[in-house]
Amino acid sequence: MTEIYTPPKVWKWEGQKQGRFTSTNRPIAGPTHDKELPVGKHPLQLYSLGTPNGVKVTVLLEELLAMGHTGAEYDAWLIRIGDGDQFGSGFVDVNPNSKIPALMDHSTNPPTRVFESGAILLYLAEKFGEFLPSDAAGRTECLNWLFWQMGSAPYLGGGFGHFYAYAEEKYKYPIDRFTMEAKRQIDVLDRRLANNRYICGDKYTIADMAIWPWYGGVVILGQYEAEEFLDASSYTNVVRWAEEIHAREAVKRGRMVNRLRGELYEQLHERHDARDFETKTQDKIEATE
Ligand SMILES: N[C@@H](CCC(=O)N[C@@H](CS)C(=O)NCC(=O)O)C(=O)O
Repeated sequence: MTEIYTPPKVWKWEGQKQGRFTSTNRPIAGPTHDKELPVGKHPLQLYSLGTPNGVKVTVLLEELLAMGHTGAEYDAWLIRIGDGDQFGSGFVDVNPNSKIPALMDHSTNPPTRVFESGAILLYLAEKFGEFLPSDAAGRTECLNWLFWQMGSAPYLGGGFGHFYAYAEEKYKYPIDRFTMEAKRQIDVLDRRLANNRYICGDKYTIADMAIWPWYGGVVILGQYEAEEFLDASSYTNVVRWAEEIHAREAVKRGRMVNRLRGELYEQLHERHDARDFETKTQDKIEATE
């Protein structure tokens, strides 16, 4: 480290620099402005963005639809977290933690709010009776890995990704600390996947859907541009698993929803109908403008 910081007795919010997060990071919760959320025609209303946490849910919904669960039809509304949409009053009513993804299920009376991606995956898996083993041992092992992801990914994203890729100034101490942890976590997965096709065994479950967008993203999809730094290709079991999931049609569709980056034909900013994948991607929208 080049600078030694001596913390004051009481920390004060003075608009400290947070790189690309400076305009949105705050030390207080609650709404910053009044804004109702839109409600579309389907019972399931998703308010999200195509980040790894958002993709978990759109992949599950697309997988459910691919299996023929028409009740999983959904409207996906875009929440631009860089513009502070997560601090609108309507969004905070659905998720008091002001983070995507957030879901409203209007098929219940009163409607049910669901926040935290793991809770959303579990809610939908139970609602449709899919992607979660029904026997006690299988269900427990699946939830072990679902909650492993919830506790672990913040070290990969908020720790490793933040200090290695996003921080404007690079410091050895936090990069060493979080690289150590990121590699340890990927090794946990690599050992698990050495003898298991999927995270919970033979079946593809919500645990894969939770873990893949983060760890598959880092190992095969260029997240944080860290493949070489982490020696990602040496985790051969994780690479094999990540590629198998990446090839699924529902995963391809789920990754397009609420996506603001990458090729225009891969970006479906809002999804209200299955046909939107054919007609409403950004390349088509921009061609008609
Ligand atoms: N534990 C939460 C994490 C959600 C989360 O961190 N969402 C980020 C985007 S990936 C977000 O909304 N950030 C906005 C902010 O922090 O203001 C979950 O799994 O749902």
